[in-house]
Parts: sequence; structure tokens; C-alpha cells
Amino acid sequence: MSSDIEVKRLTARGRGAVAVVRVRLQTSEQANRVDQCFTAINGIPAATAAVGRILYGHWGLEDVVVVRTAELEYEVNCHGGEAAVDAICQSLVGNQTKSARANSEAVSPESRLNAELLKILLQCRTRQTAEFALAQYQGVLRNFLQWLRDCSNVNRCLSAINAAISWNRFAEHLTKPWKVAVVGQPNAGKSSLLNAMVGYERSIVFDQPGTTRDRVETEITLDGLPFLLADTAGIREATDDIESLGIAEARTSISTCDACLIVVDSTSGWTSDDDDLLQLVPPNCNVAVLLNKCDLLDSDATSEALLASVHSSRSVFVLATSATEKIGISELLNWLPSVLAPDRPAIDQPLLLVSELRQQLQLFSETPDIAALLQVLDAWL
Ligand SMILES: Nc1nc2c(ncn2[C@@H]2O[C@H](COP(=O)(O)OP(=O)(O)OP(=O)(O)O)[C@@H](O)[C@H]2O)c(=O)[nH]1
Ligand SMILES: [Mg+2]
Repeated sequence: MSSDIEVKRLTARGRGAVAVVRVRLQTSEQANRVDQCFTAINGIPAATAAVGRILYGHWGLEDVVVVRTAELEYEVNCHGGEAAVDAICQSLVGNQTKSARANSEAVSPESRLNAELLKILLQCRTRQTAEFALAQYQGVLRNFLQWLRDCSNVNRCLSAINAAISWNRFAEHLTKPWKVAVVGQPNAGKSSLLNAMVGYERSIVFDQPGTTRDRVETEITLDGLPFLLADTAGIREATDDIESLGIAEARTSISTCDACLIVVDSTSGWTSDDDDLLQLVPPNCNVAVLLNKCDLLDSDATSEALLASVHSSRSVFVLATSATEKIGISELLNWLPSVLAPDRPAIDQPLLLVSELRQQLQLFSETPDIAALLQVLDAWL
């Protein structure tokens, strides 16, 4: 019976980051053959999974992603390299591996596009980002490229490409988390706030300034998207070499983040040191000033006055927070995705996830040359 199962390696032979093996069954009775080899982390048998559902799990010793692509068809995405692919083929068809090998398809441009999109799909860490990447993998991007090739009208191609380019920042962050730096003066409550945001004691909290030395990073999901929070050393005149390295790290975090949370101790208020810190934040970065320890203020009037006292030369979001009393935390968690990814593309919007293709289409957008575009498209279709 097992000899009826068709097993085909879709990606090129030789080492690569990801290899894809297609498994095509002849009858639904053979569905248990996949489940005899594969165990999904969430316990869902591949045979009962909906078409298009991504299952992550183990195939023997291999970590794999299995996607049911049709009623009787699965794609197994495993680590590139011969051993993993052979092990998967062997477990399904026993001594049929050789014939499966003989059937291996040569690398076509189309499978190159698929392999690139699969790499991206495997890097997605949230369900929502994986859904966007899966839609591209399942044909949205390929159809878009085909449409461009058939259209061959410069202006129409240009406007469709520009529409796709407008989602580049969103597309890039499907696999790369948005970076959020938590910075401020020593003892302002940066680590306490980070812990309140992630919901567990990730960072050490202590009532002496200079507690956090190294950068402490934690990934969280907000509104379906990945964010990397970095707790940093309080910025002041360093008292020793280690602290000075930590402060240098904090400055790097500020210069490379997408959003910066400047934590201020409400009982001291906004100071010129905070103003200096704000000057370090790049102009295109979103900034929130968090007036922390607001639970220590004796009245709402003081809190209001403090909020109004933050004078800034740039637009900042000012919020009163208390890490200990969990005040302002949910507003803060809502604010981050609302400023960094305020809009979501439709699921069938082409996203230029493959960096080489992105650069090629960017070039066309800057210097529209239809002949050059057709050449690019031929290399991907
Ligand atoms: N009352 C009150 N105390 C807080 C709050 N947030 C932090 N603290 C206290 O402030 C002290 C310093 O907190 P940390 O979170 O360690 O401050 P930090 O900014 O990370 O300090 P460094 O790492 O030394 O720069 C601790 O005693 C915390 O319990 C708050 O919202 N309210
Ligand atoms: Mg700290």
C-alpha cells in the first residue's frame, strides 16, 4: 500500500535552509501513514487538519512544519540537507526512497520563490504573521508576479508595485519583531514596568539605582504581532566599567529601536536629564513618556500637573503608570501596535517578503523600465 504514496522533494538537492517534501496519497485510507511519522505539538493529527492549516511538530528526530495543501496532499517543510529529507522519504515509502529521488524535480524559478517564502513562513512566530506569510506562499505573491508579467503596462505595474511597497515595513516585521527600548534614569522603574508588561518577573527589580546592567530582552505578542522589549541600564555617570558598558548598550538600544519608552519617576518629575535622553531618540521613532510610580502621587491634580509638565520639542505620548499597581499597563500595550502597525493589509494583498525581489521591485519603482521588470519576473516565475 505504501508504494502508492508519492513522495517528491520539491526543493533543490544539496544544502539549504529549508527543504520541502510533497506527500501525495492515493486514498484517504493512507492518511494514517503521515500521522504514524508526524506528531504535531498541539496534538492535532495531520489527517484531520483543515486544508491550509500549519502544524508544527516532530517527524522522528526532525522538527518540521506540515501543511495540508489538499485533501490527499501534504507538504513537509524540514531542515535543508540530505539527511532530513532522506529520513522523511524513507519513513514514508521505505525502499521507495530511490524512486522518490529519481522523481525529484529540478529547481524551477517557481520552486525558488516557494522555498524563499517557506523560509519566511518558518520564521513567523505568531499565528497572525504566519497567516499572512502562508497566503503569500499559497499563491498571492506568485499571482501578483504573473499579473505584472501579463499586464506589461508601465503605469499600471508601477501603481500595483507601489501599493505592495507601501506594506514593506509591515511585511518586514512579520519575521523581525518590532524593537521597543525601555530607557530612563536609574531606579525610575524600567525593569518593574517591563515585568508588568510581560506578566512575569523577567528582570531583576531592586530599590537601589544601577540594578540593571546588561540589556534584558523579552519577546511578546501584541495584537498578533511580535515585539522585542529591551530593558536597559539606567542612564547616568557610570560608577564602574561594567555599568558604563550597560549604559553604552542602552544608548545603542535607543538608536536602533522602533519605539522608545522613556520611564520617569513621577516623584522627581520630568528633568533636563530626561530631555537629554529624548534628544538621543531618532526622529522616525515613536516615543512614550511614562510617568511611573503615579501611585505615590497624593492627588489626581498633581498627576494632571505632572502630565502637563512634560515639555517636549517633538510629539510624544505621555502616560501615567504604576508598575506596582498595574496602572496604565494595558493602555501602553495597546499603544505600541496602534502606532507601529496601525493598519493591516488584506490577506490577499501581495507582500514583498523576499528581500531580493523587494529590492528589484523597489528599483523598478524608482526607475520604471518594463523590459528590466520582465527580466526580473522571468527569474521568479
Ligand atoms: N511605588 C512604586 N514603586 C515602584 C514602581 N515601579 C518601580 N518601583 C520601585 O522602584 C524601585 C526600582 O525599580 P526598578 O524596576 O528596579 O527600577 P529600574 O529603573 O529598573 O532601576 P535600574 O535598573 O537600577 O536603573 C523598586 O524598589 C521598585 O519596587 C511603581 O510604579 N510604584
Ligand atoms: Mg532595572
